[in-house]
Amino acid sequence: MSINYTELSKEISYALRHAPWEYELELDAEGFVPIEQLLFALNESEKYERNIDLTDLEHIIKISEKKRHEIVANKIRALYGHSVPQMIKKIAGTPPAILYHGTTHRALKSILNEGLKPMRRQYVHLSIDTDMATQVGKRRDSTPIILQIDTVKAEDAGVHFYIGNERVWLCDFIPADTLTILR
Ligand code: HQG
Repeated sequence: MSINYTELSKEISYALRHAPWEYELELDAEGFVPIEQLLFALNESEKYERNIDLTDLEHIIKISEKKRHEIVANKIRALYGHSVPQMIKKIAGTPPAILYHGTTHRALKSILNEGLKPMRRQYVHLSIDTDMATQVGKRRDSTPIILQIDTVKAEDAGVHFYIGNERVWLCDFIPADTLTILR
């Protein structure tokens, strides 16, 4: 039997985004933990067929269509999605003039009233293209609403943008008057 990499990836996301303390891990300012500590915690439960090693972590990053995790030297982190109380420091940047956000029909009215809020996470998550936004929105709605964000107007209104990965941008908030419904 081989390792269930989807299950492993989800567990790593859970540990690094939401509940590091359940794994006796402490995230540094940028969300990194020592790989050795993560491996120790994952293997302690003995829930996988065999011990997880560095090659497995590298494999998950390689096969995933979303770049969720990153290994730098002897540390690993989640690149976005955090809900831990300690604010994870992200690098600020200037995004493309237009970004997208896929969401549900249910959330639309409230979003158009109050703007995009981080809800349970630390940042609002935005996509660089409509394909990605559709994929994000489909998690919760089979025909997601795709919102288009004027990032220049948002920056003028004081919004700061941060780099998640090559396809995901983060920010604290998106004012309603910088949003339009694409479809
Ligand atoms: C909505 C996944 C009502 C927002 C994805 C979204 C992404 C509002 C939900 C990443 C609102 C929050 C993040 C408002 C925002 N009123 N609803 N004012 N403002 N919302 O999961 O962006 O596969 O926290 O539209 O692919 O869906 O896990 O955010 O529907 O990249 O790697 O509140 O997580 O990546 O949901 O997803 P989320 P998200 P992974």
